[in-house]
Amino acid sequence: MVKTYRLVIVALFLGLFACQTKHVSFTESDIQIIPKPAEVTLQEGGFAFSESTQFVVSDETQKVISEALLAKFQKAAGWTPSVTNSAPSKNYVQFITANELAEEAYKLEVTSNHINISASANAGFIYGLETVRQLLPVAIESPEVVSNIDWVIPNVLIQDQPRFKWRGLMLDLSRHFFGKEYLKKTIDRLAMHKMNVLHLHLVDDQGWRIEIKKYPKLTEVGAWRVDQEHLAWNARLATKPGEKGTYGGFLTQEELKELVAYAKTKNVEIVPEIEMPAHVTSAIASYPEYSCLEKPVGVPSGGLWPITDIYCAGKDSTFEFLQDILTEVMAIFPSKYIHIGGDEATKTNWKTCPHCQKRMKTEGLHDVEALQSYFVKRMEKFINAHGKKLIGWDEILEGGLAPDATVMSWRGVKGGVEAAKQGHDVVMTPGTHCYFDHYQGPQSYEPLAWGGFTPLSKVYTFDPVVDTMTPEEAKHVLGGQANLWAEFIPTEAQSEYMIYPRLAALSETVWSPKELRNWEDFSSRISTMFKRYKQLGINYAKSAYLVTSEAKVNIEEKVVDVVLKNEFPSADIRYTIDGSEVNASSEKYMKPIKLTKTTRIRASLFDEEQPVGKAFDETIKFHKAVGKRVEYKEKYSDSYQGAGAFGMVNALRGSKNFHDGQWQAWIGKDMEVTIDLENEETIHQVTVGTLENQGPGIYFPIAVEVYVSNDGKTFEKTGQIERRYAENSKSELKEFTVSFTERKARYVKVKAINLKRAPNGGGTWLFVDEIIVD
Ligand code: TNX
Repeated sequence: MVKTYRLVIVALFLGLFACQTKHVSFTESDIQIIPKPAEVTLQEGGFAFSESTQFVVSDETQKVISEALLAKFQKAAGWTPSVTNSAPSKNYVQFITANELAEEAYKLEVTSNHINISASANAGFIYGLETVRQLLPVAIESPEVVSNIDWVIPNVLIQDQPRFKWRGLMLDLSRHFFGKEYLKKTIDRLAMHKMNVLHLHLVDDQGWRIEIKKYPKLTEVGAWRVDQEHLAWNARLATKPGEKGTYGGFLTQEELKELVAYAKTKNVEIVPEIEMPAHVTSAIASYPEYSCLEKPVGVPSGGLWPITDIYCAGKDSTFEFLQDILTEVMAIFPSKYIHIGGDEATKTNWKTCPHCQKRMKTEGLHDVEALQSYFVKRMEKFINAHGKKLIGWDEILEGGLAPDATVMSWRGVKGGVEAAKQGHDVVMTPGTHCYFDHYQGPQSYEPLAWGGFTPLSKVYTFDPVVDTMTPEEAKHVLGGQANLWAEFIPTEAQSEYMIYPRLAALSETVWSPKELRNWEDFSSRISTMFKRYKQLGINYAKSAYLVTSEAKVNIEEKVVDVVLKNEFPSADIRYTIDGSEVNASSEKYMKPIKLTKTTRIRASLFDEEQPVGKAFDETIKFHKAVGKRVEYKEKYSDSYQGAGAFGMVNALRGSKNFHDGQWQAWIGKDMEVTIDLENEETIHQVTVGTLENQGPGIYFPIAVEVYVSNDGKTFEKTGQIERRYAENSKSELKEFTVSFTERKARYVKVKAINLKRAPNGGGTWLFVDEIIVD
């Protein structure tokens, strides 16, 4: 899978003089650029960077653009090429203005003598240099000097330009706060992937993150919440109004201006999002007068649903407040677009609020959707009057789209298709492919995430243009964007983990020509990108290297067939079934593994004879109840039926993905089942497999009790274990084992006691995947 830089250095000894020349030969597979350039022609030979290489610039901006690469040479090579204004005869990198090239396009000509980067504007120069960077050995990313590296790149002619003009990443700074330095790093990394929009979600219920001089309480109050980080997001307790918050933060206007200026040097536009009319509890906690009920509220520390405390659409003062805010926002961000959110407003208060009702009457609005549409249209007028364009989530379609609005389609592509039909521009960010808060590997091997499953290979299949669109409609698709909602992203390390490498896959879907899309080819290039990430100190996810399994059980014959898989094509998986560690000489996986007894399967993906990624380690446990009849006192919920009648005794275990089809669940009720072992068996313990994930209300049982019987009528209790409720912010699997002195029995009755009421007042789920009788 990995193609290493093959660099053949041949010393030629000629005639009387021992004259040393570098002869370099590269192959196509040495060009490992992401996103893949539109056209690449490889030529013989290469260009060698050295201390005497000169960067030829014709203005100050080109100099600034060059600085990042020059700094890399300083760090990794220990020397810096110099910068001049006129081209010497050889060994230089020159920027050439070529007006005929498209806005972000560049042409890169590398010869043994020099490098020319042509572009019509700075964006192209930036991308040309990013391509040069990715042609260089990975060592260029090293934070310290690496010796014995030939800083040579292949002679190539590259003509490249983006497929879409909007290539974005959204960061949610509200649910967890991320500061200026992290955002700067992210801007660098966006540029590395030739991405050009950083959408900042600056406002949400759980925190207001931008300084507004006219309304200081927005950050004095709204930027801080009571620290409940030790609890799962959706299990956090409601905050009382006025309760002092200690978790949070915000960006000052100075910091934001600095970021905007920095982003410009990387061709990244920062698009600010100021949510309205919903997702604004932080603002209402600061200024309750702009809501309908005007009642004091606290800044929520975690999940909040439905969102009913929204801005009042009846009072003119609300609009004045928002216009004042946007006036300050527009003075900070030169971006053409202002994002006004618009999603997920529960408009129940609007239905009874006298101000809203009056507004509906005077404006002739028939329902609250029309009132939201009025709200957005009124804001659009203001935004347009300041020479900017409004963009919002696809809910802004409801009740009628504002005349010039651009739609960001997140609930699938439907909203985007509809907007394009109506002649509006759209940015595609469907949850299915673009939500980086989703899992990227099997849940049991991944840190807690929002839900969903969006592995690298799935992101790679994203296409902002939908098949059913006419060419005219397709023209309205500005591009695509990844969204990282931050409910489950408490740290920068976790943010990086969710973004990379999925951003690399996304970058190719929005930059490269569609005809060049090739997963096999990408999966070879991504391993070089992994090496760059590593050098750059990025905490990227290695989930794509995970081995996953699928098991099928034949209940009658009691045989389990296990299939091992990986996302990459023709993956080299090796495994053992004797408990030993996997190594290069372990058996290569070729076909499903048949199991008839308890077996521990260990497996790993191999790359160049080395194991990569986390090892797969799972035990399929055969026990005395496998395939035996189970009687339920109270049937499991229709929503979680697991594998049906034999689900609890099929030898297959559930994962942390509670939708994986192995879990049976009860809400607010205990589990009580009786298993008929068909014959009297000698048994000594019973184990119940359970799951806890307090966010969505899943709690471990507070007790497990075991009873046995020989006639199925009179049962004798053999033991029980208890476990009190404890705070838990993670998702966790646990086995409850009740042991007893060996005895003979035909019937086993198992009770698991549900917690029934959660500390935040909600009902609780009890989840069970298997009852193991030994
Ligand atoms: C929906 S996507 C939201 C966000 C949440 C996200 C979680 C959108 C416009 N609204 O507020 O963070 O789901 O995935």
